[in-house]
Amino acid sequence: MNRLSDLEIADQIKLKARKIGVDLCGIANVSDLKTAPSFILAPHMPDSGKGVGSRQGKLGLGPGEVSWPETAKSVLVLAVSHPESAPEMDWWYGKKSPSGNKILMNAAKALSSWIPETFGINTVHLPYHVEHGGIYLKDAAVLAGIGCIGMNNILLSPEYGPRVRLRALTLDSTLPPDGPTDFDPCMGCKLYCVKACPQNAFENKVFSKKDYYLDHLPGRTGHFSRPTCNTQMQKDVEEAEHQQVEGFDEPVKIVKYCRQCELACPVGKTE
Ligand code: B12
Ligand code: SF4
Ligand code: SF4
Repeated sequence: MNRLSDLEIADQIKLKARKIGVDLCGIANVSDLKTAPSFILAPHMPDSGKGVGSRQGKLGLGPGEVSWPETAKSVLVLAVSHPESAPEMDWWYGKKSPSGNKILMNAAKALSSWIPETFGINTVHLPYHVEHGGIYLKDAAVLAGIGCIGMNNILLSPEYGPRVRLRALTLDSTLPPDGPTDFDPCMGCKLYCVKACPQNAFENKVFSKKDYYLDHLPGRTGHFSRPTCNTQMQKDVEEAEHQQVEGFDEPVKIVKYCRQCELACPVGKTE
């Protein structure tokens, strides 16, 4: 049998991912990612590692630092759509992970055994949290050709807008990357996302190019305050109600995190 080319292997992997429930996927190069904006900025952010979104990890990493699997060459990025019509895909039931995330985790798990068995390429299914060995998923998705970073500071895909969730696995083989692309729907948009934020997290310029020597800042222009957004996340946890749900013996706390900056964006809306 003829040996498959890297392009053929990449195509077969992406086809398989779609067959098992992934809506969008692409491949990024690890060496490109190591110098992508989030990977550069995260260790230098004010109070990096001390709060918002960071946890105590066992890997002994510095604030914002990423631990790459040593032999990783490419990253396979997976995205699952979270449409406005299925809000429960995003909800936390007590400590139970949202159902959308389960789809991603199951697909990543299946691929991380199918890829080595089929092509002899080793994989690592990356955890969600950077502190536990994960990576910055939005940059990975941009370099994997899935979309661009919007003015709402999250990944926008042409197909589903920002209403997607991400997961990734590394591959010990250099496969052709799918991105970045020149997709950019924010130019000329009326900034519905920015206006919808209940905390005005996009109001002030928090980061500047000259302070960070970086062209690509949070919210694109540096107008995104992570602690301000996190205030809303904490409010969502405090205000979450207990409900009796199928599969639970007792009423369970359902946390519905804010997603106004996603839901207000017209890109990819079909409903
Ligand atoms: C910590 C965290 C949070 C924190 C801090 C958010 C933040 N942006 O810093 C809190 C709790 C506040 C939060 C809130 C939310 N989060 Co959050 N969060 C994360 C987590 C774990 C890490 C993010 C991080 O620390 N990034 C590093 C910092 C330095 O980057 P940044 O400030 O976001 O800005 C960078 C980008 O904008 C990028 N960038 C800008 N322009 C360009 C251009 C190019 C070419 C490139 C490559 C990059 C790039 O560079 C910036 C650095 O300058 C990721 C999962 C992961 N492992 O990646 C999810 C993640 C980013 N969150 C997600 C979501 C959905 C949310 C919320 C909507 C809440 C919710 N309902 O789930 C809000 C949205 C907030 C917002 N508008 O950004 C999704 C985003 C999906 C998507 N479509 O992109 C992710 C990927 C998790 C997932 N389940 O898929 N989050
Ligand atoms: S609403 Fe969507 S398209 Fe418009 S600026 Fe915001 S992220 Fe960009
Ligand atoms: S998730 Fe909510 S609070 Fe955070 S930036 Fe988006 S709209 Fe604002």
